[in-house]
Amino acid sequence: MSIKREDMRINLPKSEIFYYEDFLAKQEADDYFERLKNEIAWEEKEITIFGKTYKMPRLTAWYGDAEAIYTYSGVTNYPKPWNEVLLSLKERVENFVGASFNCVLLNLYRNGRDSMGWHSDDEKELGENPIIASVSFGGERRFLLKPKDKKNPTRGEILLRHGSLLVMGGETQKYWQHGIPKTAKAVAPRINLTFRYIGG
Ligand SMILES: O=C(O)CCC(=O)C(=O)O
Ligand SMILES: [Mn+2]
Repeated sequence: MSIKREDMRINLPKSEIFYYEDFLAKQEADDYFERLKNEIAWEEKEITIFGKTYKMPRLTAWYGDAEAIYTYSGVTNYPKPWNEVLLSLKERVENFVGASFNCVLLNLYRNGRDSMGWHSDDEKELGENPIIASVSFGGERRFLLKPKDKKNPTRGEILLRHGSLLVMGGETQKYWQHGIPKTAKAVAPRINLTFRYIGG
């Protein structure tokens, strides 16, 4: 990463997390939100846990280079080809972070009941110590962090703002889990993009 400003660093051990609250200006972020809402093929996917099928508590989409495929729960996922709005955002993020990405996972949290459970971005396709660049638009939601070591009480919390960029690198995925909890507060819809590199 070329922009490791210590004043932007989240102070958690065994991690490399940077948060740039003002990555995009308000007007730019507003424009991206509208375009992403309308120009992405959002899907309501299902997940099967212990033989029971549930709707995912958010809409998702997966775009990228043709070779950026990954297998999850025995299912091979093929990305949709990049569109104009995603390519423009990818270029902004790559120039800022100083790393390249070949795919992006998108999430649309329709309201406070939509969420993302605890997980790490540690799929084997991402390789060791992946760089994950996460851009947020729309309603502010809490991004929580906790160590994988259940005995460790340390917790992290970042309010991910409209137009912000969060970058996770180093050993973050090895030692930490993250998630977006549900909220009872009235919140505007939120779109999040995590740029990733598969097959490095
Ligand atoms: O919505 C967010 O900020 C988190 C998304 C995330 O963790 C993921 O897509 O893996
Ligand atoms: Mn994640």
